[in-house]
Amino acid sequence: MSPAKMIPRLCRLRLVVAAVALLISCGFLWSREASAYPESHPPFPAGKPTPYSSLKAESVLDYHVESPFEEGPVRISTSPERDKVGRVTEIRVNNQPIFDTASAHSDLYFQFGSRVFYTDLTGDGRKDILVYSYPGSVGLGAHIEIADLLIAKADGQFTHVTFEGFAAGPEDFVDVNGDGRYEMLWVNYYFEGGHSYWVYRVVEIGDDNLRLNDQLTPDVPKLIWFTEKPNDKPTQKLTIAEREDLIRQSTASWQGSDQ
Ligand SMILES: [Ca+2]
Repeated sequence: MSPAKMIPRLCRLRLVVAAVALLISCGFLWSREASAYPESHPPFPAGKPTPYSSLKAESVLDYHVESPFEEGPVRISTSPERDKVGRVTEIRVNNQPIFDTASAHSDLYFQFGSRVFYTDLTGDGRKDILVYSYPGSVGLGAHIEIADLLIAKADGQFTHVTFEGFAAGPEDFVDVNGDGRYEMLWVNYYFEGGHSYWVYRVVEIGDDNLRLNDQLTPDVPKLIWFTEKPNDKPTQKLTIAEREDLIRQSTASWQGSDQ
C-alpha cells in the first residue's frame, strides 16, 4: 500500500473512532437525562431547594427487601416473588391483616415488591403508612408507581386510598400554603396537539380521603412542555381550550383511581 492511500484510510479510521465515541457519549448523556428525568420537571426550578416545607418520612421497606418492619402492633412485610402474583406487601395490625397489594390490585404484578414509608402524614400524632409499588410499565410509563396510603384513624383503623403517580414518592408531600398541613403535588403527563405535557395538581389530604384542590395555591394547575432538558416554566404553547382539555384529562385520571 502506498503512503498516499494510507493517509485517507487513517483519516477514515479516526473519523469512525470519533463517531463511535460521540455515539457512546450521546448515549451516556441520554441515559443520565432519562434517569434524572422525573426530577427535571418539577413545578419549581430544577436543582434548587423546594420552596415548600416537605414531609420527612422514614423508609421501612424497599424493593427486593423481604425482612419485615415491626413497630408496636404494626407489622409490614413483603413476600418472596410468587408465580402469577409477584411479591406481595402485607400490613398487619395486632396480627390482623388490614391491607395487601395483591388484594388491592389483583390485576397488577409487582415483581419487586414495594417501597414503604412510615410517617405522620396528617399531623394528628398517629403514624400513617405510604406504600409505593412498581407495576412494570414500559417507556414513559416506567416511572409510574401505584401508591397506597393507609391513613391512621383515631379508632385504630386505617383508611386506604390509592392512586397512580408519575415518579410518586413521599417527597411529593409539601405544605403549599404554609398552614402546617401537607398537601400532595401530583403529576402525570398527557397528550395535546401532538405533544406531551406535564400537568401538576395539588391534592388536599383529608382525614379519610384525598381530593384535588387547586384552590390551595396559585402555582397550580401548572402545565409544562415535555422536553429532555430540565424545565419548570409554564408552557405558553397552549390555547385556553387545549389547556382546559389537559386539565380535564388530569382530573379524569385522578378520578379513575379508586378513591
Ligand atoms: Ca398546607
